Order: sequence, then C-alpha cells, then structure tokens
Amino acid sequence: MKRLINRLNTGHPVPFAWCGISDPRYLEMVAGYGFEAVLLDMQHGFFDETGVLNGIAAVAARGKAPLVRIPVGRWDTASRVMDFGPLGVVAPMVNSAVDAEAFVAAVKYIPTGERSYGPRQAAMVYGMSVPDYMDGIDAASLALAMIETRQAVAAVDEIVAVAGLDGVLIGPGDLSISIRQNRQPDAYGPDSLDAVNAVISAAKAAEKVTAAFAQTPEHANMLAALGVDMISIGEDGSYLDRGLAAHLSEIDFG
Ligand code: 3PY
Ligand code: MG
Repeated sequence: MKRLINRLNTGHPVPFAWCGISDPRYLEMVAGYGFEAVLLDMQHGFFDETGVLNGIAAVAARGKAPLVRIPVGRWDTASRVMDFGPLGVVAPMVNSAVDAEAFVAAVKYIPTGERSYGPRQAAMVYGMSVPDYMDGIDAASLALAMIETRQAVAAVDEIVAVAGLDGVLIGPGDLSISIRQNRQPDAYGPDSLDAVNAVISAAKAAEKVTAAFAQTPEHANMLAALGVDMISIGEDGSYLDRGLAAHLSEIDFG
C-alpha cells in the first residue's frame, strides 16, 4: 500500500495516467503501461460511484495506485470514495485554507481529520486486515488540493500549511483561464508561469508534495525540470488522439 509514497521519495517524478473513461477493463489496460498511478476523474470524466468502486479494484489489481478526483466541493464524496480504497483523493478548485481543512477532515482519520469509520472494502482491495488498514492508510494515501485559480495562488501559503494536506496539484487549464480572465485555456502559457513557480515553491517550502496535470509530453518534461514530484501524462482523449492518428498515418491502402 505504501508503494506510491515510496516512489515519491526516489528523486524522480512519478508518472500517472488521467482517466475519464470508466470501463474497468480499459483502466486495467492503462494501468499496465508505465504509470505508477491512475487517476479516476469524477469531476469531468464519466465516473459514477460504481465506476470508481470497480475502477479502483482494476487499477490495484495491476499493482498501481488508484487516485480519485472528486467533483468541486464534494467532501461527502471524498469520504465515500476513500472507503472504496484509493491511495489518494484530488480535490479540484481548492481556493482557501478553509476548503483544504474541510477536505482533510473528510479523508483522514483522527487525530488529523474526521473520516468516518467504514474501511472493510478498502482494506480488502489491499488484502489487509481492517486494523492494519486503519493504522496505515493516512500515511499511505495522498490528499491533494488542486490549485487552479488566482484566489488559490494568492492563498497558497495558507493552503499548504493545512495539517494533513499532503500536497497540491496544479490544474493548468483552469489556472490560465482564471489568470487571463479568458475562457480559452492556455495551459502553462507565459501568463501562468509565475503562478506555477510560486505554487511549486510554496509547496516545497512547506515540505508538501507537488503534482501537476500535463496534457502533452512537452509539458510533462517541463514540469519534471521544475522538480515536480508527480506528473500526469495526458488523458484518455490524448491517448486516443495520438494512438489513432499514428495508426492511420501509416495506412497506405493504395
Ligand atoms: C485543469 O487543467 O484545469 C485541470 O483540472 C486538469 O484536468
Ligand atoms: Mg481544472
């Protein structure tokens, strides 16, 4: 259960997949590639609770860490999906320390938070006894707050100071929309780079995990050079776009 956390401490970025397609067979295939974790996206993807329950089991079956992104402000969902056995929950649009505290309360047990007791399924995912799961899960799982608005960047020092919050995850699309006040995103464009650097510095100063979304390999490599600890590599749409385009570009039917 500790593998994801251990990988974070090797000095190399941890690559993870970002999935909105909820079919467990698809997730198991994705998890079979060179990712350390697979994120199941309830905010913009097609995951309902049953999809998350089955998806977590599929990813864990491949020995990879399941992560779940909840919808905005859904601390009840954060608590519920933890009972399905992920090794991390990602909360979008965390704009203040108050948001971060509510998030931590939902996903960590006492004394750090107020997570309610119901761990049987989650323990079973890892073949653990319930007491062992209860003892280990807070340290083995990540509560990651997405920093993706101007307000969040302004409050980032207070957000990363929240006890029990394990780290931040940069959402570059929404961040650029908020910074530029332009609904057409410009992920990691010139207007966002100061904010991206400020978030990374604040999290590192607080000894918290830095994570970020990268739609392209170019952005992923740029984030690795900035010392980001966990980097998502593309998402279903880009996996299909690149894979299908590569197939079709080599077709010559005469
Ligand atoms: C963003 O870029 O805003 C994200 O939330 C990544 O999916
Ligand atoms: Mg976003």
